[in-house]
Amino acid sequence: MPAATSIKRKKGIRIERPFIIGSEAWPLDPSTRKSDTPPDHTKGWRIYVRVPDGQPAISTWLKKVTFKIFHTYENPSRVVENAPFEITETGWGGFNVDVRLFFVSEASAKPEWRSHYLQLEPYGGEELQAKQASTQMVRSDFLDFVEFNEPTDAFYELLTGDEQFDQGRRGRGKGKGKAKAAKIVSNGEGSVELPEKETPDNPFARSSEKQLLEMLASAEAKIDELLVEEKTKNEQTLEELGELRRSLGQVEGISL
Ligand code: SLL
Repeated sequence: MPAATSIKRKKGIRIERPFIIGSEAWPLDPSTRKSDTPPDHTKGWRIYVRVPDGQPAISTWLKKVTFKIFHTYENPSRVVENAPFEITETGWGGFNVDVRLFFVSEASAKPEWRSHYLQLEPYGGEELQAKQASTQMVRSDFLDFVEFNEPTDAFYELLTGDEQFDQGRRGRGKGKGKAKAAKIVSNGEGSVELPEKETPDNPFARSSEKQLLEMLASAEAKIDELLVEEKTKNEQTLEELGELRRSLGQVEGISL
């Protein structure tokens, strides 16, 4: 029998990925209304999970999304297996949508839940409502993060490799071209995953990281210096105050 293979993980590394959960709603145009749209439906809407523009392909880490919509809809648990991770529907009222994120198998990570309120009616301040009226679009979206703690070796390769910038490789994604890599948080001195030298495409390199670390170290040294100066001044002031108190005591014959 083959030995059980344990999944190797990158110790002390956490990789964060930003994403957006949002919805858009618009009034249904009577002239383009489909014949099978229920008569009480007044709005078209869409709910989506995507990455902010310029980020690597979402499919690098996200495999599948289920949107659990209001129970009266037909087939209320909608499964989307490829980017763009979104569904489009019609309706008359807003409700909470349960959004379940399933990660790629390399992640060996449990799915995560999020909740998003499907906002159909205009909301917000005067300026926002004016924009919603002029564009005939009510958008409500939020930035969120997933954190992959101690990713598996295979997943780490995906999250730091070049393939994530190739939008076609693992399904379609929004955004284009190369982008800054995901935020990598390491508990070590530097980031082993950065290339040696920066290039026009990638300003993040070990050489620039070293410069930054040096800048931080010298800033810390300066702060220490200022603190010592401040402490000395403080001690002097206290000493002067003590002297004043003593001389006042001598004059008035009391001790303070
Ligand atoms: C609630 N806000 O949470 C209400 C429910 C349901 C909206 C709103 C049509 C659904 C369908 C639709 O827009 N429902 O045709 O099945 O109680």
